[in-house]
Amino acid sequence: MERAEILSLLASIKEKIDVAKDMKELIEVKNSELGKKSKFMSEALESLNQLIRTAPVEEKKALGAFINEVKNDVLSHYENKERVLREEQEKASLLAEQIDISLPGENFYKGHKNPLYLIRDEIISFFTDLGYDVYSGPEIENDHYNFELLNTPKDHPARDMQDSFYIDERTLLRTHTSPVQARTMLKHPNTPVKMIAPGKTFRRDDDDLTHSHQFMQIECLVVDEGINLAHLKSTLEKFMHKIFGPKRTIKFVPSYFPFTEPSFEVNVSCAHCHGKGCNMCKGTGFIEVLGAGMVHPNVLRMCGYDEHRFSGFAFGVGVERLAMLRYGIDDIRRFYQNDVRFLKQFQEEYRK
Ligand code: FA5
Repeated sequence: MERAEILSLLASIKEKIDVAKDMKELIEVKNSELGKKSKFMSEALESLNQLIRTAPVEEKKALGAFINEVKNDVLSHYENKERVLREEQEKASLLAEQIDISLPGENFYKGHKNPLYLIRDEIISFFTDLGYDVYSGPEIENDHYNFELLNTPKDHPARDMQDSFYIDERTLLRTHTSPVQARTMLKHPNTPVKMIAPGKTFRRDDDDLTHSHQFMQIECLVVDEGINLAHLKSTLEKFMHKIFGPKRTIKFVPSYFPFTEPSFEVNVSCAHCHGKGCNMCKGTGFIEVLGAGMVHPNVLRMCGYDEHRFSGFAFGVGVERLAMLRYGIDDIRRFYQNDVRFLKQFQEEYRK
């Protein structure tokens, strides 16, 4: 191919590049005009390459320069056009995808605490505001702390009230948070104590509307000189009114625990039937939420206290039962099922 012919071919390819409207057309030009089998590659460049092979040495350099010039010319022309087209494409897509930053954002579902933990934290704040310390104890507990130091020796019939998961003869999943009382007193013998201990507890109870084999309790213990039943009663009344407001009926009913004397339980009017009697409260109109009493002198003595100088009160509250009565929840199992339809109802409560 003559040089003039090559230059005219080059000009026609550049023209085709110039008229390409978009990347698709440009790539078509590239494939047809600059591909391996194109006239430019297979004829024009090939004839120049053949020429260079046979040309005298003094002409080789000029020929080489010409080949490079032709190649670079078409290549840079193509690249320029490609850049222009890409910029145009980008501008067009930016315009098409314009974001209206004045539109309100989309709300996404934010997780929140399980109602059980909402009420647990509320109880903790109530007591810490009154100057109580917060303690914890092991969930896998020794028989000694779970029963013996609480005046419940081996074979005591009261052990049957807390049917238990034993790991071996002396180790069990704690049946209540009361062992934290013993652990705390033993750590600070003959010292005033004012503490609460929240945590998980376990019993071999059959699951039903108000019973679960695993549930949460909060223990409370106050020991000092001159602590009496009036202190316990007023603390419980304030606590119950904080959780339920002044309208719910609260009953103090005599009861029995080996580690307190006297002992009683606190019942709260059923959230479901408001005291009339229903399935949930087993027809009684009330649900038991906690056990309480004056710390038994045997417990004080076994835990390193002079029982003639010190006295104390204690109680253990079931957190699920409180939450059920507070929010009108009909089945204790709902707390553990992780059903978002149930949990979502406490979103507002969490934000308060
Ligand atoms: C006790 O566990 C005593 N340790 C409480 C106590 C502490 C008394 C300090 C005196 C001094 P009781 O077994 O009654 O007592 O349980 C206390 C509360 O735990 C009950 O009132 C109830 O609210 C809750 N509870 C008990 N068993 C279950 C269960 N299976 N499922 C859900 N809640 C339960």
